[in-house]
Amino acid sequence: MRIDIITVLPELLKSPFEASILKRAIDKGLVEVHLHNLRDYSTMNHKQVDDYQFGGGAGMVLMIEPIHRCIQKLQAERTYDEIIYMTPDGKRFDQRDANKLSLKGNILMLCGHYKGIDQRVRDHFVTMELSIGDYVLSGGELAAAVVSDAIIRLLPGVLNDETSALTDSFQDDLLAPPVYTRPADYNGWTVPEVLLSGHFPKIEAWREEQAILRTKERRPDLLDD
Ligand code: 6GU
Repeated sequence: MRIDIITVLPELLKSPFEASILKRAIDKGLVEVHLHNLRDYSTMNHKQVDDYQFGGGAGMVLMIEPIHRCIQKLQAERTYDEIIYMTPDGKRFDQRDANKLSLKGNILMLCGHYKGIDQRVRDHFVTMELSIGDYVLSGGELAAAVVSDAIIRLLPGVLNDETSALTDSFQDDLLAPPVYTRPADYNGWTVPEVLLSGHFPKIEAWREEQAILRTKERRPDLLDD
């Protein structure tokens, strides 16, 4: 898989891909992540990429021209399965979206800034619009990092048995059950006996029960369907 990200703040997006699981996935050649600085595609003085909005009103808008030039350059090199605009008014990203996107070959993400981007970019280039939740971020960069992480960890070979995605919260519409590690008794705070029993069917039944209890208590909306 290959992920291209167009942004006015590439520095903000670097570090998530330079540590831990995402770095390992890139080093292993399981995914390529390429950041593109929108300013490099400006043809204007001072590499300007934004302008005042027609009709007046506060806030700058990213212009169509540099975005179009960047998209055209990238599309000349490969075809994209999705061109995703990261925006708080997009579809709320969930695990199902992550699962679907992890099956794609090439994804292009576009990070909004200021008041957003010229609507014509959305009308003519964008194939999907995603938000990561009902709050407003300064730009789409952190959201693009979140979506990339959720996708990349699902790629075959990225996780091992210890970090398997199969037992994640949401993968079966349930939250994950509680987990414990040594010591079995810390200051008199003990670990549930069943986990020390070595009886795997019982342990699995306990985990399932705990997952359902936790979901009922914290996220009853997940049990609705
Ligand atoms: Cl994708 N962008 C911005 N700017 N804010 C957000 C978001 C995206 N998702 C939630 N809030």
